[in-house]
Amino acid sequence: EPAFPEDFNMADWFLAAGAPDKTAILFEGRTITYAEVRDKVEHVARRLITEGLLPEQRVLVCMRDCPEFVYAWFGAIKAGAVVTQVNPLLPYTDYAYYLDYVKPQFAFVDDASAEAFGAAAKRSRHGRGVIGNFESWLSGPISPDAEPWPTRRDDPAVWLFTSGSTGKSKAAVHSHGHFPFNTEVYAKRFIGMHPDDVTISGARLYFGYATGTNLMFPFAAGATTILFREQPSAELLFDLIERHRPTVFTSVPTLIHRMLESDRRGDLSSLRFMWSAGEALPRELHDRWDEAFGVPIVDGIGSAESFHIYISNHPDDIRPGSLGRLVPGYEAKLLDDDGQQVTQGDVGTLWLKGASAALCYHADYAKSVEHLRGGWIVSGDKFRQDAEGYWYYEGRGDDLIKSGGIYVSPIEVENVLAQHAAVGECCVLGQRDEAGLEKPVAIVLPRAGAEASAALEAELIAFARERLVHYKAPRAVLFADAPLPRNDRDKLDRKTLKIRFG
Ligand code: 3SK
Repeated sequence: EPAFPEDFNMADWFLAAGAPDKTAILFEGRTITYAEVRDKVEHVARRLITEGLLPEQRVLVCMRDCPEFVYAWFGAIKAGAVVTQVNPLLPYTDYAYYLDYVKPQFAFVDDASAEAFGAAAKRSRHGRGVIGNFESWLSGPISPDAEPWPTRRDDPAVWLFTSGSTGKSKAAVHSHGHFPFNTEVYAKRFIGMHPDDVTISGARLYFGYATGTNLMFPFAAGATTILFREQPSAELLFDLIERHRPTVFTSVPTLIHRMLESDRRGDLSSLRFMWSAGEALPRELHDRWDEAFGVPIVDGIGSAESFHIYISNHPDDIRPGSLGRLVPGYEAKLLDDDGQQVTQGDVGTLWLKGASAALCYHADYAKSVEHLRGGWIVSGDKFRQDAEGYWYYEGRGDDLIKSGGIYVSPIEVENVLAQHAAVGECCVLGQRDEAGLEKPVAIVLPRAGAEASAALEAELIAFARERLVHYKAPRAVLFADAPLPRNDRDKLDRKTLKIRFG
C-alpha cells in the first residue's frame, strides 16, 4: 500500500510530478506549464494568508472549468485551508444553503455564479470573503511573512459533496492523504495513467469524479488536462476531441447517450479509453457506443465517500455490463440484512474499506454513524460478484423493488427495456397494485419518432417478459413527455420520479 509522510500537504504532492516546461493545462488556445501552475498556486496561498486565512478555515470554489479553478483549489489547500467545490450554475437558494453549511472564510466565484452567489452572500453572515475578480485579487499585496500553514497527512483538506437531488447534499470530509492514496492505487497503478496522457472531461470539475479524472489524476501523472468553460454539448465535445486529440475522456451515461443521438460525428481515434461513472451504464448504451466509435469504455463506480473509483473495468479488460474488478488497495464484502456474508453470486450490501474512506459527514452525526463504520463505507448500494471476480451494480437498497417476495433490481429491468428501439430513456420503480403489493412499473421517454400508445406499452411489457423472469417484467409502462429529471451530476433523480409516479 502506498504510504505518505505525516507532515504532508496534498497540493505539494499533486504539483510535484510535472516537468517545469511540460504543458499542465490547455485552455482556450493557451498552454500553461507546470512551472506556471506551481507559481500561481504558491501566490494564491500567500495571498490568502496575507488576507488572514487561518489553518483549516473553509474556502469555497464556485467556478466553471478554467485555470483559475486550478489555482484557487490547489492554492487554498496549499495554504492550509479546507476546500470544497460547488456547481457554479446554481440558483440563489442553493448558494444560501451552501454558505450556511460551509461557513467559508473565502469564496472564489466567477461570472457565471457572481449574481446568484453575490445575492446569497449579501444575506448571509458567512458571505464576507467573496473573491469575484480573480486576477485583480491575485495582484494584491503579499505580506513578507505570509507562509502557508503546515499541514499533516490526516488533517482535513477537502470536502466532497454527495450528489443530493435537492440542494441539501452533505459534505464527506477527506484528509490530505486520501486523494494521493486513490490516485496512486487507481489512476496510476490500476489504470496506468502516464505523462503522455492528455485528458478532457464532459463532467465538470466541481463534481468529485472530474476533480479526480481531469485535475488530480493528470497532475499526479505529470500529464496534460484540457479545460473549457462551456456546458458540454455533444457537438462541442466532438469538436474539442478532434482539435486537441486527448487520450482519455471522462464521460457519464447521459453524455454518451447525447453523443450517440447527435447528428455530428467526430474522429475519436486519439482516445485510448473513455471513463463512464456517476450512474449505471446500460449494456445497450455500451454496445451502441462500441459499434459507433470502438473507444473502450472504462465503466467504474466511485463516490464522494470514497473520493474516487474503487471498482473498475480496465482499458485492456472490459466486461460489458459489469463494473469490473475491485481496485487493489481496497477491501470489499457483500453482506445480507443480517450482517452475514452472502453466498458468491448473490446480491448483498457493499461494505468498502480503503485509505480514502471519508472521516465523517460534516455536521451530520446520524449519517456519519450509519454510513461510515470503523473505516468501512456502508452506502447501502447493492452489488453481486460473479465467479470470475467481476462486480455488478444492482442499485441502491432503497431503490430495490420487492415483487412477489423477491428483490428486483430496477437496473436489470431498465437494461432490458433500453434494448427496445422505441425507448429513449427509462426508469423502473416499485408501485403498489390494487392488492397493495409492490410491482415494477416503467417510466419511459419514447425515442424521437416513436409514439406513446397502449400498443407500445403492451409491446414493451411483452419485450421484457420474453427476456426476464415474469416477476421482473413491468406490469405497466407510464410514458414521460420530457427528459427524465436528473441532478446536477447527470444522475437519474429516482426520488422525484418516485414522488411523481410511485
Ligand atoms: O459517482 C460519483 O458520485 C463519484 C463521486 C466522486 C468520485 C467519483 C465518482 C464516480
